[in-house]
Amino acid sequence: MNVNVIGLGYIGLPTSIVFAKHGIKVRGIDTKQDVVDRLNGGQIHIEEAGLEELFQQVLQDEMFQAATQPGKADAFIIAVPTPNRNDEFRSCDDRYVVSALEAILPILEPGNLVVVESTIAPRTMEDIVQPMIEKAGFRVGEDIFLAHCPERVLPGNIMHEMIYNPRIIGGMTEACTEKAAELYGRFVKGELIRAKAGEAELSKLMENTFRDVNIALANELAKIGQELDINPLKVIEMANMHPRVNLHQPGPGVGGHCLAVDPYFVIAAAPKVSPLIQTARAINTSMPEYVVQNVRNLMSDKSNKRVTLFGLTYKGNIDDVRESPAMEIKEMLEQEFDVRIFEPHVTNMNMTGEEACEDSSLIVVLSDHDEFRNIPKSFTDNMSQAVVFDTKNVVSTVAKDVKYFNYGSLYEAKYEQNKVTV
Ligand code: SAJ
Repeated sequence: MNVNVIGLGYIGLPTSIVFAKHGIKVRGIDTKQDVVDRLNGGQIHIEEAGLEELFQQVLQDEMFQAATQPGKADAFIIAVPTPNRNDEFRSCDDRYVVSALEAILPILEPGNLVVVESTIAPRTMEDIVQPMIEKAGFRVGEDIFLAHCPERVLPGNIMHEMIYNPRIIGGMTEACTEKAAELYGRFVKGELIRAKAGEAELSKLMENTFRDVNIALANELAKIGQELDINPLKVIEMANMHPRVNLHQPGPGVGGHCLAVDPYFVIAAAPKVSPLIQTARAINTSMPEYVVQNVRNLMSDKSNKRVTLFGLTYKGNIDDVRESPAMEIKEMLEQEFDVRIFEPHVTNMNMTGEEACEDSSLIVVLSDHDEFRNIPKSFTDNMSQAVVFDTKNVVSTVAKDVKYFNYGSLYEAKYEQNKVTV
C-alpha cells in the first residue's frame, strides 16, 4: 500500500514515520524544499521523543521518501497547518487544506481514500472538501472515500499516543468510514471510533476547548487567590482530592498550536451561542499582561533592571515556541527591562544558566522544563538579591538565600515589598 502524507510538520512527519514503520510505503510531501532535502539527507527538523530513531529505520528500509509534489497513491493524508484568520472571531484559515486538495485532485483515481487530519472548523468537510472533490467529477462514497480523522496526540508523547490513543474516524458516508478505519486499523491499537465527519470535527475542537476553559478557571483562581491573600495552589491541590473535581493548573497563559487556536474555530462558527468559550479565551490571553504586572512589582525596588527568563517554549520539555505566552511576555518585558534568556530546548539559544543570570535581579520561570526543577547555586550566586518568580510551579530547589514566589505565594510579595495589589 502507498500513502502520500501532505505536510511534514509536527503531526505529518510522525504520522508518516508511523505509517512507514507499519509496512505502508510513504511519500511525504512538503512545499519547503529545504525540509524535503534535509529529510532525504537523513536529518529531522523537529524535536520529538523517539522520532529520530524510527525515522532512521524507515529511511534505511526505503519505506519513506520526501518530495515537494504528490504522486499517485492509494491514500492521501492531509496534515497541513490551519492557523487563525485575522478576522473578527479569528476563524479557521483553511487555505493550506484547500491547496493540498488542489494539488492531489489531478492525480486522484477511483478507489482512493482522502483523509483530512488537520484540525478544521465544524462543517468544513461537508461545505468545502466534499464539494471540491465532487466538482472534479468524483462521487464521494462511491469512487473517492473521504474522511476526517483528527489527531489527538500530545506533543512530547506523540510516538506512543499515535498508536495507543482512541482514534476518531469521521467518514462522509459509512463506506468512507470503513475505508479509513481499515487504514488506521493497521497501526492504531486504541479504539477506532466511527463517527460522522461533522461530529469528528466538533469533537476534536471541543476536546481542546474543554482544556482551555478549565485552564482559564485555574488562571482566574490564581488572580482571586492573590486578591484575597489565599494560596490558590493549595486550594487546587485540596479541591482535586474531591473525587469529581479536576481543577487545572494556572500558568503564564495558554500556548501552542491547539488550545490557543482551536476554540476560535468554534467561536467563529457559532459566535452568538459561545460566550463561555469567548470569556475563557479572554482570561487566558490576559495572563501575559498579568505576569508582566507582577514582574514590575517584584522589580520595583531593584536598581539593577536585568530580568532573566527561564523558558520560551509554550510548555515543558519541547522545542516549540508557537503561540507561546512566554514570547509575548519577553516582548513586553523588553520594553522596560534588560532581558536575558535561558532556554535549553531551543537550539539557537545557547546562553548558559550562569551567563543568563549574571547580574540579574529576577528569574521568571515561564516553561516547565525538567532542567528548571533545581536551580543550582552557581546560577544565582552572581545575582543581586536573587528572586525567583515561578509561573509554572516547577522549581523544587533554589539556594537558601534566594527568595522564591509562585502563584501560591505571590500575595505575600505585596506585603513584603509593601506594594499595591495588581
Ligand atoms: N496548560 C496550563 N495549565 C494546565 C495545562 C496546560 O496552563 O493545567 C498550558 C500549557 O502550559 C500550554 C497549553 O496549556 O501552554 C497547552 O498545553 P497542553 O499540554 O494542554 O496541550 P497541547 O497544545 O500540547 O496539546 C493539546 C492536547 N489536547 C488535550 O489534551 C485536550 C493534545 O491531545 C491535542 O492533540 C493537541 O492539543 C492538538 O493537536 O490539538
